[in-house]
Amino acid sequence: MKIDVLTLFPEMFEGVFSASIMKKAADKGKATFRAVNFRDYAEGKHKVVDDYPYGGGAGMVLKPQPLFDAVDDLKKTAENPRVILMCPQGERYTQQKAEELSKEKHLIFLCGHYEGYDERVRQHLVTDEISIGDYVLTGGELGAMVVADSVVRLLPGVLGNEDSAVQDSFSSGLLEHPHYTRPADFRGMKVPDVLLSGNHKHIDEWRREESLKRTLERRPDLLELIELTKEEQQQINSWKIRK
Ligand code: JFH
Repeated sequence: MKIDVLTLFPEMFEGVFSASIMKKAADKGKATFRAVNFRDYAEGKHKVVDDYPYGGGAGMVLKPQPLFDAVDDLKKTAENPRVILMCPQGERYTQQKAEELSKEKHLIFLCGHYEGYDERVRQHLVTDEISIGDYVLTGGELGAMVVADSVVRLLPGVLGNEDSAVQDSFSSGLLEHPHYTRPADFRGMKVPDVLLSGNHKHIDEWRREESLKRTLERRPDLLELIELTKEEQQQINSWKIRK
């Protein structure tokens, strides 16, 4: 997968692209990363990338020309990229979207900073508008890093998972059960007996129940989205009543 980012602050990406899993993905040839300053595509001596909004008002708007020219240039080296605009008004980012994007060959992220985008960028250049959450950042860069990171770890061979079937078990739609490692007693804090029992049927049942409990407690909205057995639904209802 080819990942290109258009930004006024390419140096923000140096650390993320050159450490940990992203670095590993690049070293293994599973992904290439490039952060390009779209100011380099701006016309005129002063390389201006923004201008006043038509109709007046506060703040500046990013001019369409540098972004269109930069994307045109990046498209020369690939076929049919997804052109992703990072913005507060975009569709809320989810694991499902990460899985969708991980099937692409080429992603181009557009990251503004300080200001908004000319509407013609949205309408004629961009294929996807993404928001990473309901809070306001100073620019799109951190969002692009979040999306790139979550997509790269899904690429076959990056985490050692050559086949994509491995992923299904990672996305049960529930929060994870608690994990423990040695020692069985740490400063008097004990590991639950069931995990030391060697009974894998009991362990699986305990983990499923802990996942359900934790999801009910912290993210009840997730329970609406998944299929539960009749027994699990009853169990959840009894927990709700007991509270
Ligand atoms: C970005 C920015 C303020 C206008 C009410 C809410 C927003 C933009 C480029 C993504 C997520 C972003 C994000 C992404 C790209 C840019 C700053 C400040 C407003 C009106 C718009 C510039 C922010 N998920 N959060 N933030 N900004 N207000």
